[in-house]
Amino acid sequence: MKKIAVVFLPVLLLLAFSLLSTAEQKREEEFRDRRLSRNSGGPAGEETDNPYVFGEESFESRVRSEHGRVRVLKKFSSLSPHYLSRIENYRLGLLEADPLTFIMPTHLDADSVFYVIEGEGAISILHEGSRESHSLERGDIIRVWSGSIFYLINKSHDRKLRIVKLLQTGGTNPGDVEAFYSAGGEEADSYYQSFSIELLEAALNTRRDKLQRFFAQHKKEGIIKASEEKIRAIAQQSGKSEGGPWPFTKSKKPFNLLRKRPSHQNNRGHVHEADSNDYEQLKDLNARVAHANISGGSMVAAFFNTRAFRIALVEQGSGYLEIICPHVGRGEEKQRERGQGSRKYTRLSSVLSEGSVYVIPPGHPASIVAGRGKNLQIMCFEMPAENNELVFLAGKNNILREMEDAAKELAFGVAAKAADEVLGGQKGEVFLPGPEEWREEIRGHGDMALEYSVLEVSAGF
Ligand SMILES: *[C@@H]1O[C@H](CO)[C@@H](O)[C@H](O)[C@H]1NC(C)=O
Ligand SMILES: CC(=O)N[C@H]1CO[C@H](CO)[C@@H](O)[C@@H]1O
Repeated sequence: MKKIAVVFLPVLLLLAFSLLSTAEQKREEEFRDRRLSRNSGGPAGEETDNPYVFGEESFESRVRSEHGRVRVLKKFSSLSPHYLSRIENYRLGLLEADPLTFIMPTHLDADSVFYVIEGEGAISILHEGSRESHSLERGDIIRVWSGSIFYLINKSHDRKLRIVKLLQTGGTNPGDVEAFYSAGGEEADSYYQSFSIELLEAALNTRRDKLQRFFAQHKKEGIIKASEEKIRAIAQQSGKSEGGPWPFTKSKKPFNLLRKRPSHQNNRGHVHEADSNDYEQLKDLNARVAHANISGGSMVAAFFNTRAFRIALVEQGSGYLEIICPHVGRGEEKQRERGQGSRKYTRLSSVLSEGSVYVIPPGHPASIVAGRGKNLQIMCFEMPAENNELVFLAGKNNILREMEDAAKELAFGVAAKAADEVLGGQKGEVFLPGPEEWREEIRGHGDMALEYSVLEVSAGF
């Protein structure tokens, strides 16, 4: 045996190296394809349309003014009827306003939580008979109730105010959300003006001509430019009414996510997470808010959420996402044929760029890779938050490492030690070198390169 090994070793090595180079070439091509095309199936999946990733075209415009805009992601039940109907009650909204602007008072027929992506502003909320005003800055989370009238300002001279909202609809139809303008909104009258004039005269105890003059002054825009004095006057009030005039109302001031200690952090990224333990106002929404900052060229170890849907928005940077899905690609005919063929998962792979939205359903393994260069910054909402757990499938905290040796041997068909070498091969945790950087690191290590080639051979590449 030994002799044969000695004779064949050079041949084997040669073979291993040639296989390595073709495998690597293939990988490089795949990687490039993945980065270039928006969706790519690859060998594991044939589906090219990713029902979990949404771009600019998936938003509908609600306010489009000279000084800003409000957009809402279309209903999940219409964007992805076969896969995301269960979260049709949730909508994702985005508000962007220019420096020194006033965002008209409105109320929504939906409960919401706002997260400030960028800028400096203030929000006033008319709630339970009084007004609360709070300054807002990057990382702030604030709850706005269904029916609370709110308005916002941007205090900054030079930066946009960008806010993302998770809306939990409770209005007339599942997923519908409407804004009700108190003083005239987007190309529309206010709701006051929609009442009959006779009723309004009596209700406001004001004569018709005076009412008409009053309403004629209203701007028909959702977001308007405001003078510095006016902005200053409103800004000065913010933070003053904390705690509220009522002895029993709790302070609803915002919670800053980014000032909380990161729940995971290393030189490749960090993540901040907040739930109702940090900010009680998230309790009834049963939601969690998180922000991940992944350094360029790094990745998030494969993971899944046990119960929660994760709705995420790419704030900055680019990269790609892989979601492993058992549903997509199983068309109706395939559904009928099921049971005959082997079980197959589809790998849904999509390029992410600033403004991309994606959803990861519970149980679905996924991973995110940051493009080289800029950090990939992602904010996400997760719901239901209660009893949800984030499970990692790679890295030091790979859950599968917890299996007994005997179970590993039975499950993977190799010796426990060999299973441990693979399952526990990655010593990093949560944020890891991405595929490109990993390969470069490997190349820089002579012995590691050999190990890699042997693995390739035994994996039958
Ligand atoms: C993300 O990390 C980059 C680089 O460390 C930093 O400049 C940026 O401010 C971070 N973003 C947030 C929101 O913390
Ligand atoms: C932080 C802050 O308040 N920034 C600006 C907000 O807007 C006012 C009015 O224009 C400025 O004076 C502040 O510098």
